[in-house]
Parts: sequence; structure tokens; C-alpha cells
Amino acid sequence: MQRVLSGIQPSGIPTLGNYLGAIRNWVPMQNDHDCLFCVVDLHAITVWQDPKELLRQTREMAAALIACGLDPERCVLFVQSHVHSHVRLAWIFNCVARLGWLNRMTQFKDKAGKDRENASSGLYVYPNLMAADIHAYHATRVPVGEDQKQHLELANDIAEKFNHDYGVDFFPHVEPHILGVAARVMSLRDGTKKMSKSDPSDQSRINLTDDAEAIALKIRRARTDAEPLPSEVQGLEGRPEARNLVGILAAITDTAPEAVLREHGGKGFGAFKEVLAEALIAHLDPINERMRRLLAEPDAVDAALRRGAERANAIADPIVSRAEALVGFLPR
Ligand code: AQP
Repeated sequence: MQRVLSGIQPSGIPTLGNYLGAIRNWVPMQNDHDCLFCVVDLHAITVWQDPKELLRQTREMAAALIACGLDPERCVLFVQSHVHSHVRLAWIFNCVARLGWLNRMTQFKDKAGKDRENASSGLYVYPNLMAADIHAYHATRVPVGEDQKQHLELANDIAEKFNHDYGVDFFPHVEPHILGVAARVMSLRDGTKKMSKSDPSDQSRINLTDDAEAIALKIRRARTDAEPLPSEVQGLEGRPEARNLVGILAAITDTAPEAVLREHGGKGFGAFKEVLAEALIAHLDPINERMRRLLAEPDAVDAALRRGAERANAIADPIVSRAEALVGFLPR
């Protein structure tokens, strides 16, 4: 069975984008893969996180993952900082990866923005930590969206260089697991920007903690143009907000944008938004309810994460200890 690893940052409340683009696709993988999923708090602090918020968001993210269908008995669900192998291997990879490789990472350029001198060094070496997340488990498949493919290529470059430098065939090649319906959910305020949990505007996103009223209001207020919906997808060209709302309804109802437009083409946005809000509420309400129940018993969530960390550590520690021995570290 292939070993799969993926992570999500507790940098805010999980959004509809995280759900449609990642979490929902992880759930069926539990049936036929050896799955590890982690809440990547070490990655989250590459940009400033308020300590109290980070703690709350880490637990909340874990509860969201369970509420969406990840079963801590069928997958290994844990918090990244609880398993020290990640940072042990990341340091070795910091010394394997070349500066030239990191300089090419487009996500650093996007996230650091114009004030690059002020970005944390953690943000710069983020891809090395991601490579360590994967290789600490000898994972061979990583579910990724388009934006993470470059990091995955880097993880393979690092593994190859490590194997070459130390004359071993130790870290395996990692394959991207291309996710089903390519759901890239955009901001409700700007159809050209990705929906993000750290966007300063709460109106730009649907949070998995939003109740029915909040969802309906955000969809009603979502930015659109003045034209009615087209009947064919070609008609969405140059209309990013319309494309986004059609894409969301298609993804949440497991259908194609073409089918959505066959049914709703010609409608104005007022009527279409009502249909969309109703579909979202029907889908997200049970998740919201499960999350609330889980968070009413935070000790149980923390206990599940502790068990997950023990299981993760049992896999990663021997692999990372072997890597340290290959590097020439004196055994403890
Ligand atoms: N808008 C999105 N549409 C589709 N997929 C998305 N993902 C994130 N946003 C969208 C996918 O969610 C997974 C986990 O993401 P992450 O938390 O590790 O980092 P991110 O991609 O940076 O997510 P956010 O929500 O935008 O977080 P912040 O605001 O902190 O940067 C990934 O698989 C990602 O593709």
C-alpha cells in the first residue's frame, strides 16, 4: 500500500477552499492508502501567528479534519511540532538543498511580497521542511494542488542529492497525487485571488465554522458582475467571479460546471446565489455540527492527537535516526 502524507496549516479557520481543494479529497484515500495527515504548526509560524490564536486554531483544525471525515483510527492524524523527526530531518535538508533551488520557489516570492528583506528565514526554507515532512515517513505519494507542485519537485531534488552525496538509495521518489475535480476556490470579494484562511476580510471566504445565516449572507454579498449566467462555460471567459460561483456549486454538488450552466444558464445572480447558498448549507451544516460537538470536548481531541503523534513518531524516528547515522552523527 502506498504511503501518503499531507498537511494543512493552522493559520486560521479552515475554509471552503481548504475543504474542496484538499480535505474532502483526503477522506477516500483512507480506504486504500496508508495515510498520515498533519496539522502543520511549524509551517504556520513562518508568518506571524498570535500564540493564543495558534493554539486554538491548531485544535480547531484537528477537529475540522475529523468532522470532515478523517478517522484517527484509520489514518495517523497528528500535530507536526509533536513529532521531532520533522525538525531533525529539516535541518539536514537545509544543508542539502542549494540556495539556487530555493531562489526559484514562486510561493516564497508570492508570500514574502515586496518587503522580502523582512520575511522570516523560516518562510524561505519552508520547502525544505515540507520535504522533511514527506521523507521522514518514506511517503511516496503526496496529494497536491497546482501551487504545491514546485515544492514537491524540490522534495525529490533534495532526496536525490542526499542519496547521491551519501552514496545510498535511501529516500524514495515521491509522486504527486493529482486531486480529482480541480477545485480552486477563489475569494468571494475578488475572483482573481485564491480564497485564503488568512485573508484579512472574513467576507472573502466561507469558514467551516460559519452557520447557515453567515453562509447565506456571505454568498448574497459575494461580488459578481451585472450579466446573467451564460449557458456554456465559454461564456465565463473574463468573468472570474461568475466562474468561481459556478465552480463552487459544481464542486459541492459533485457535478461539472457545464451541467450547472445547463441548469442555471440565463438566471440572474440573485436567484443563482439562493441555490448556491442552499447547497452549501446542506453540505456544510453537518460538518459544522460535528465540529462543534468535538470542540465541546477538547481533551478528547487532544488525546486523539497525542495518540496520532505516538504512531507518527514510531514510523519517523527510525527513518530519521538512520538518516542521521548516514550523515555521520554519533548515535545517541
Ligand atoms: N482556495 C483554495 N482552493 C483550493 N484549495 C485550496 N487550498 C488552500 N486554499 C485553497 C489547499 O488546502 C491545502 C492546505 O493548505 P495550507 O493550509 O497548507 O496552505 P495554503 O494553501 O496557504 O492555504 P490558505 O488557506 O491560503 O492558508 P494561508 O492563508 O495561511 O496561506 C493545500 O493543499 C492547498 O492547496
